[in-house]
Amino acid sequence: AFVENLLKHPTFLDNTYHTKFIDETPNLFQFKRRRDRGTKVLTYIADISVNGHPETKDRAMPRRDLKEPKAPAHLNEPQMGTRNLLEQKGPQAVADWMKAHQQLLITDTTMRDGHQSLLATRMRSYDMVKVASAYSANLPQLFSMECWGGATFDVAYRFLQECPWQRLRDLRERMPNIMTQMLLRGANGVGYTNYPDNVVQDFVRVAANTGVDVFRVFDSLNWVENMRVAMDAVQEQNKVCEGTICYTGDIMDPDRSKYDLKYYVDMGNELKAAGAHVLGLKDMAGLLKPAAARVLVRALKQEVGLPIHFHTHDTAGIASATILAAAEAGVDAVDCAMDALSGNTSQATLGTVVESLQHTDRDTGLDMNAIRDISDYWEAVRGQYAAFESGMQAPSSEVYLHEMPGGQFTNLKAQARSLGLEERWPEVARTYADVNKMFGDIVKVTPSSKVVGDMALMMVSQGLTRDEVEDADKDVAFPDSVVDMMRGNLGQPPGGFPAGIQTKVLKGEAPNTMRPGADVPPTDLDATRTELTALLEGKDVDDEDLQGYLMYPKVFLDYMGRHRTYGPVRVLPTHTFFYGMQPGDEITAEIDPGKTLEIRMQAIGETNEDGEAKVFFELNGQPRVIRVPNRM
Ligand code: BTN
Ligand code: 3PY
Ligand code: ZN
Repeated sequence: AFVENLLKHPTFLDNTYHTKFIDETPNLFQFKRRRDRGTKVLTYIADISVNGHPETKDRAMPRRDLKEPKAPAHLNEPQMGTRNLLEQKGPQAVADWMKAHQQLLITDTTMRDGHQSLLATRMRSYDMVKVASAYSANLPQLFSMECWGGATFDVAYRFLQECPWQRLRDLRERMPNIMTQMLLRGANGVGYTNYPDNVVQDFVRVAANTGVDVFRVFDSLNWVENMRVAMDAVQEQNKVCEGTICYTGDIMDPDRSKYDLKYYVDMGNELKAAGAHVLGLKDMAGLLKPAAARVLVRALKQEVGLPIHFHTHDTAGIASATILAAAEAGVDAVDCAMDALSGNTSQATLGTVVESLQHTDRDTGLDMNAIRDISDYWEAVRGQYAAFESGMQAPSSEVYLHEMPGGQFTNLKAQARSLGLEERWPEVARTYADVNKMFGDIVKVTPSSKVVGDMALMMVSQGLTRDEVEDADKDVAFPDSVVDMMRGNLGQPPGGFPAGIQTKVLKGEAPNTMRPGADVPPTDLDATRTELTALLEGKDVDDEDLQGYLMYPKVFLDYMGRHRTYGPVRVLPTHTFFYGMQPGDEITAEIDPGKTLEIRMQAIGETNEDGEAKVFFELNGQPRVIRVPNRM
C-alpha cells in the first residue's frame, strides 16, 4: 500500500516533487525508505513503461534492429600513461613532457563535449563506464580523457537521475593510467552564475579528490581576473592547471581588430603569470581558420612558451584542417572526438586526425584498430539516443556569421523551436550576430553565450531590431540574464560594455566593474551542510552532495527526492531508462559490484478506477507486482 500512497500523493502526480514535499510529508518518506532498492528500480521501470519518459516524448525512437552496445572485449596488458607521470612527478613535469614530446598528443572528448554538442549532453554514465577499460588498455597514449564538467554536471542530476560524482569515480577507477580532464567555467564553476570564492575553491578540491587530473579553466568574457581563484585552487591541489584563452573573431581580419594577435598573446602571458601549467586555446564555436591557426599557434608558442592544448568544433566542417595546420605550427595537444560522435557541432574526427599524421613527425602513435573498435561501440551507443539528435544534416559556414558555440547551437535551435520560431532560424542567427555587436563584440561561451541567445530570441519573438533596442526613447524589457551581465555580474569584457546599451539596460543604476566574487561573502559550508542534512532528514551529506547542492540547490534536491522513490536507476540499460520494458523483455542490472538484479517484465495489467496500472515482474525469479499511476 505504501507505493500507492506515495504515487497517489497529489504533489507527486503533478510532478512538483521538491523539498517542500519532503518537509511536509515526512511520514511518506519514512515509510518508503524501508523499501528495498529492487522495488524502487521496478517502480521506475513500471512508471516509464506505462507513462513514457518525459524527455523522449514526441521524439525520434531508436531503430528497432539496434543491438545492445558491446565494448571491445580484447584488452591489452596495462601500460603506463600520462596519469602515472602526474602522480609520480607532478603537473609541471607533465607540462615539460608535453613540450619535449614530438608526437601530437590527443585528448578524447567523446564523454564530455562530444555528446554535449551532438546529443544535448544526455549520455548516461552506463554507456561511458562500460568502455573505459578499453580506452585504458588499448589507447594508453592518449593525453587525457575529457569526461567531466561543462554541462554534464547539472544534466546528470537534472535529466539522467544520476550522480555526476559517481560517474567520475567509476571512470577514474577504470582508467588509472590516463589523465581525466574537466571543463571548469572559472568563477561560474559548473553553473551559470558567479559563486563565492570559497565555493569554487572547495569544488576544485572535491573534484581533484574524486578524480579530475586536468582542469581546463576559462572565463566567459576572457577576464583573467575572474579566473585566478579557480586557477590557484587547481595549483594547490597539485593538478594540471590549463589556463584557457577563448578564441573569437578572426585574427586575420583587420576589421575585427579588438581580438587581434596581440590580444591573444597578451592574454597567454597573463595566464602564464597566473600559474597555468598548460595554455588552453578554446575555439568553442569553431571559428579559427587553418591559416589563422598557423599564425596564432606559432606566436603563442614563441611568445608565451607554455605547451598549447587546442580545442575546436567542426561546425563549419574544417576542424581537421585547422588541427593539422596547428600541428604543423607546433601545437602540443589537440581535442578530437571518437569518429561516431564527431563532426558537425562536435570535435574533429579522432581516427581521421590520427590517420592523417601517420608516417609524419607528428604521428600520434595511437592504434587505429583500437580506435575503430571503440568508435564502433560509440556508434551503437549513439543509436540509443535518437531522441536527442539535433537534426543538423551538414556542416555550415553560417557559424562565421553568428559565432555560436557548438554546445549552444543545437540548444538554441531547440529553444527557438519551442517558441515557434524554427522557420525563422536564419533571422535568429542574424539577430544573435547583431546582439553580439550591440554588446560590444564579446566572447560568447557559457554563460555569456546564453545571455546573447536570450536577447536574440527575445528580439525575434517581439520583432525588435537592434536600432529599436538601442533607441533611448523606446521602452524595452530586457531579459534578466542581460541585466545581470550589464551589472557586471559575469565580470568585464575587454574595454567594458558599450556605455549606451549598458545605461539603457541598467536604467541609470551604476554597474559593478570589480571582480564579482570580490564582494561576495564566503558561504558557511558547515552551516550549509547542516541545513542540507535537515532537508534530507538526517541523511549523511558528504562533500560531493554538498557541492551538488551549492551549485544547483533546486536541481539537487529534486534529484534526491526522485532518488528516494526510484533508487539507483543509473544501473539500468539505456533503452530501459528511456523507454521502459515490454512484456517478455528481460534485463539484468548490476546494483552493486557482483550483485545483479534479473528483471523480467511479464505483463502490464488493467488500470483500475483509481487510475493505477498494475505491472507484473519477476525479480530474481520471484513474482512482484508494482502499481503506478497511469497518467496517459
Ligand atoms: C525528469 O525529467 O524530471 C527526470 C526523469 C525522471 C522523471 C520521472 S520519470 C517517471 C515520472 N514521470 C514523470 O513525468 N516524471 C517522473
Ligand atoms: C561549457 O561551458 O559547457 C562549454 O562547453 C563551453 O564551450
Ligand atoms: Zn567545446
